[in-house]
Amino acid sequence: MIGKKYQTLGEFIIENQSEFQYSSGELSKLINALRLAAKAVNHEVNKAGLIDIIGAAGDTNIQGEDQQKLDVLANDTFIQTLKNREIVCGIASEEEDDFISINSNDAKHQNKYVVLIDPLDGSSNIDVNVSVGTIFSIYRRVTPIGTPVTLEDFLQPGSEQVAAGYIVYGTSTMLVYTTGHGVNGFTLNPAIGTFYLSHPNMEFPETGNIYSVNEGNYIHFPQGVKDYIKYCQLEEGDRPYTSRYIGSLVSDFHRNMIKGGIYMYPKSSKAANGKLRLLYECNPMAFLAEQANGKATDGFTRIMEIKPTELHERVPFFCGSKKMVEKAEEFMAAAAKK
Ligand code: P6P
Repeated sequence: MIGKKYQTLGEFIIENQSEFQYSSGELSKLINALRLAAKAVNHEVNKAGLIDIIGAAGDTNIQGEDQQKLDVLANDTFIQTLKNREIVCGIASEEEDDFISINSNDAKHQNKYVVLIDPLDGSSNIDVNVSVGTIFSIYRRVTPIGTPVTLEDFLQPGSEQVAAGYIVYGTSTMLVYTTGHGVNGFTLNPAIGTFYLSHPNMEFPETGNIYSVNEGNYIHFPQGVKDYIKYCQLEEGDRPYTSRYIGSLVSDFHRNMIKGGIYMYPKSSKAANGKLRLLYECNPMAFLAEQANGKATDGFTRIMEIKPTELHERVPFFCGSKKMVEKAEEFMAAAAKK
């Protein structure tokens, strides 16, 4: 993807339209719709402390987690924005028990893309004013165009993604995405509501000195993970590494991509497959990681090769600078042999 410094997201999409797979303009419209929804959610996230929107909405989602009002608002905003534009044939969301089929009898709206989203990841951080994010993943449907989507359209391996990205609502709001031609980051100027290309061709440093994991779960981790964490803490060579864990995947990923680092959410005796969701957290972040010369596995297998079996399935997740992920895999493999 080519991009001129400070080009707007809209100009970037037009300039690179020809590089989008099956460039019929639909994917551009889809990215533009996500951009609009991101601005609307950003507005709400930024004022969350000011109005009584904080606090559980009283409902719980399929994850059994209290739904923060902003979770509900972000979910509704992204879904409605995509529905209104009639540019997708199906949507799956962390906040929805089942996928949403968007049927159109109108011949000109025989759409071919499905979108999977985590509308507000890290939402438990909202009440304490810590960064949160939206994660999205886009596929071409595999069932015939013009028919209602089926679960099969959503249970595709991550390697089939057409595009993926995140919005991080942090000290500044950024939209970072890939269509398979590298990773580009756009920063929002809230005064005029325009995203500018601020981070062209983002790449993970091959190695780094930051490790991100919830060490409160240490005693529950597999031996290989414990061994790797101790390796990170050992006074030797370029170590000890720095431990940085925000509790918001998008923020930890974003920092590690810029500075170099590894993010881990392993399985444990408390969570047999870890906590993160394959379809709308791990796969999109894995696509971004690989496009940024990083790596993403479940400790043994490339994330994007895993064949999903359920909409909300969880997988262990190791993602970041290639050499750091490979070192963690070495410890996992060695422990597995014992
Ligand atoms: P824990 C947020 O709920 C999330 O899905 C990720 O964004 C974050 O990295 C992780 O879970 C935090 O989980 O168990 O460490 O609080």
